[in-house]
Amino acid sequence: MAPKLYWILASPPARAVVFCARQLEIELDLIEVDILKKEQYKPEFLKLNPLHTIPLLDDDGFIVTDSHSIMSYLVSKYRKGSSFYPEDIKKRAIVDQRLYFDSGTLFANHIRVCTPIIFKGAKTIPEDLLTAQTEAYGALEQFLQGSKYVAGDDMTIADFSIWTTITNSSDYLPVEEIKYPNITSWLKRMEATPNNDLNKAAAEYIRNLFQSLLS
Ligand SMILES: N[C@@H](CCC(=O)N[C@@H](CS)C(=O)NCC(=O)O)C(=O)O
Repeated sequence: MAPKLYWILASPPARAVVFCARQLEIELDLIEVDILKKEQYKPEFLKLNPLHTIPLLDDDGFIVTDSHSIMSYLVSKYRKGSSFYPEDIKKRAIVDQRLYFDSGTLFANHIRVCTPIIFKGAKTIPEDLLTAQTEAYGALEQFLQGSKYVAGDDMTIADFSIWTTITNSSDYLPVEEIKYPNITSWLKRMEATPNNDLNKAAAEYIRNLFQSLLS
């Protein structure tokens, strides 16, 4: 039985897990949770994840939440030895650092921008959040100096996390090529992958949602 993934296309962390599974040909049974309709607060979902977030993986009753943990679990269980989550401890430490960078900084800034707009009717983005996200872009630009991907010259699960977060956040903070040449080149590499169609569809949905909510 394929593991079940509770997800929605618009969510960067949920999309990252789906991209990881598609790239590594791991079959998932996708179940949509419409967070705009607050379906994540249904008692049966809260029982699985008291933090009421997607993505959530149910692998034959074994529950994993948080996209970064889900991807490392999926690769370790179904594609052990894959360079997408390397076993070499130094390479893995760099991948983990980039995953934590997404979780604790890049996506954390992004969700602080989105939550008030999507759920609380805010019409503006506080300047300090834009400054924080600009600083995070600067760090990413530096991580990519001399590297094809965010954790070195191989694509890893960290690329899925950071790609999907940047895709959503570039709506209010575009990646300008002149300021971020390394991020721009890396984005082109990610856009050449088979996941780009789905990522583009998500980007368009998010753009329209943001435009309608901010107008
Ligand atoms: N660190 C988590 C973040 C997950 C997260 O914040 N997901 C958002 C969607 S992008 C969500 O489910 N929000 C609904 C809620 O907080 O009620 C991960 O990587 O999975």
